[in-house]
Amino acid sequence: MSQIAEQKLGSVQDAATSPIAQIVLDGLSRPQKTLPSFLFYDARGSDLFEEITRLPEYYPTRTEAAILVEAAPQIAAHTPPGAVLVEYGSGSSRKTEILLDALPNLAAYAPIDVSQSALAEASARLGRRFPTLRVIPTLGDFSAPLILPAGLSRRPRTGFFPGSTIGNFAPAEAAALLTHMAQGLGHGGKLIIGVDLLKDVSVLIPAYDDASGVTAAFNLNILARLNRELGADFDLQSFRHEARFNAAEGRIEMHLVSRHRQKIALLGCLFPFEAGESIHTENSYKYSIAQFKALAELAGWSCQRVWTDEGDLFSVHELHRGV
Ligand code: AVJ
Repeated sequence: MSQIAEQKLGSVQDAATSPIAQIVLDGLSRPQKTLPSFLFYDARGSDLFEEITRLPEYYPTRTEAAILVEAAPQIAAHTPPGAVLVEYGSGSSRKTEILLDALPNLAAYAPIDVSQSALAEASARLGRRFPTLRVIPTLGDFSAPLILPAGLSRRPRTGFFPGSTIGNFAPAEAAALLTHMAQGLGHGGKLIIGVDLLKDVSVLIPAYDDASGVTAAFNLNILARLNRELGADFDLQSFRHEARFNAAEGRIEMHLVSRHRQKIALLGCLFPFEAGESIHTENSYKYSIAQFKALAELAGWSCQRVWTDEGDLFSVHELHRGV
């Protein structure tokens, strides 16, 4: 058998046992078809997301970075020497460098991410840039329990959760995640978290539907991933990207809208689509500062400080456990 044929057979057999198979089947079986947004971040998706962060319309990344530059000295003043900086969903760890520049006395930096490639690249880059920094990468979901090497387990912990990734979770799930982080960061734990702010749709929609189509490619890449990993037969041309503002829920939604009536075969099942029917692929919740404070307090955090930009586009909060 040729190598390509063998690989193909192998991948079809792998498809049914793939860890994402059940999640995808469940999501596509609902009345409103859904796919969880963590599926975006395969190697290609992580690259596309990096491209998004450089788009003129996508304000969060550069706005948050500018806020962090301003806030870093104050954050450093509240971080005890010998602390461990734990980053949840670290991706390329670009913004981390801003904090690491201001925090020379860390015992270690512990990035957690689902993308092996992003984690490896970021660890290598930070290792070069901060040669004395101990980097302890963890491959996985940031909702997994935090396990540090024995020598570090008693160090004070500061969590870093930038990018408004918290916005991907519905408020109840976000509160549960913040509670989980409070537990993982332990007594005296702190959390530096970036939260995107509610604003006019004229700014929000282009940020999620850019003129050059990068966000569309990012959204559609999820279908390419299902084709490759689960042997699905999505025709990427027959779906279009859509960004919607759901005012009642205070969130941007991304959808993949079927351009016509069709059936998609996946893992031995057929999923029918009406023309105009969508797969809901992402929620990005936007908060007012007061709303986010209330949520954090519900999860056992107290808000010590908050920084914003001049345009009130984005916020960075410093949360302390308890108090
Ligand atoms: C990284 C999840 C915060 O919601 O703004 C960017 C992802 N989706 N463009 C966001 C995203 C579409 C991003 N988060």
